[in-house]
Amino acid sequence: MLLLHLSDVDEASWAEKFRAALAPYPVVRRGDSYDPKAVHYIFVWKPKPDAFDGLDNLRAVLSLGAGVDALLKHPRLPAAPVVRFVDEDLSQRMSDYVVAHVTMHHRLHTRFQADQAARRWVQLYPPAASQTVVGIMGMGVLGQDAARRLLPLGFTVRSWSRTPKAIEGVEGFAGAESFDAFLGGTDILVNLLPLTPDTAGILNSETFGKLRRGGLDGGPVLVNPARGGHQREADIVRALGDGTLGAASLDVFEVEPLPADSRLWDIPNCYITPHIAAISNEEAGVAYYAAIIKAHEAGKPLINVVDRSRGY
Ligand code: NDP
Ligand code: OXD
Repeated sequence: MLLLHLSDVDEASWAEKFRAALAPYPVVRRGDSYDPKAVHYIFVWKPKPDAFDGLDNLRAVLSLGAGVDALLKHPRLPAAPVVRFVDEDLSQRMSDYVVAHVTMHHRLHTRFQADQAARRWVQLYPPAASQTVVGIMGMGVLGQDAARRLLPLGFTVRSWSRTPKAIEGVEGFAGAESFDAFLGGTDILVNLLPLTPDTAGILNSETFGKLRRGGLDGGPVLVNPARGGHQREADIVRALGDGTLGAASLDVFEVEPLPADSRLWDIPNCYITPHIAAISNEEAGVAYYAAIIKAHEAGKPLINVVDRSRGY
């Protein structure tokens, strides 16, 4: 049996699609009557504290999200394997966000917006894409997809990951010891790391101060669609004010929804979106997890299982 336990999304709609995809395999929701011991899979998003109570026969916890940082902190998360969402549709949506914001900053949008507001005609030419270095932090599923889509646009792409990566056309940096070298040649910093104890707060004043200067008019740029826990928002406010950063695109925040009194709302070179960079699409999510459940019930191993000791 599959149990759905979803908050902040349309659980009824997901359930209907799961029932259609898995029939005759039973699919239930929290309000339904069912035997908790018959639940072998639970599909979760923002699970409540009692979400896993009584589920003694779980074979897997299935995460609606690609990021599992919050789920792994659930105080009563059972020992069953946690499977995360890895999907082409999600990757495409994230890359859409990354490409849109990288391109916008490369073409000096903030500068020309200010010129327009001041009715000022100054022919400042943006650099060629090849002269702009996009540094991607996190070279996993989403980082690699973003790199794959930025390269044909002509950008110079470098990456930073925990373990070395050999990706054609991308200069790879790995490990804490190469972080400064990675930052030192980066004009647009794109964060696609998972949130773990090692990466929490990594987007801070010290990091911003190490980015390359002189590449983009106005200063280097931060693009963060990963997690709010990566960023120190007071440092971002300061860096945008004193020119350490020329602009920032933020999709995620330390506290979500972003509080109405956050200073970030009022900064013209800070581009805010409300955690919408890449939604887990219902059709894609149901197809993905229905296939996983069927394969696992047929004796095949689970895929995309989270390594709990690494935190991602
Ligand atoms: P992956 O697990 O596939 O990739 C993670 C990458 O980060 C890997 O390359 C990994 O290195 C690297 N990494 C992890 N820890 C470190 C570290 N300490 N130092 C350097 N590199 C490190 O994740 P995804 O690409 O699928 O997703 C990334 C994140 O995007 C998610 O965790 C989630 O938080 C966020 N997200 C946000 C969404 C939104 O709408 N805003 C939507 C979906 C995801 P290595 O390869 O060596 O293991
Ligand atoms: C995710 C998200 O992790 O939407 O999938 O943030």
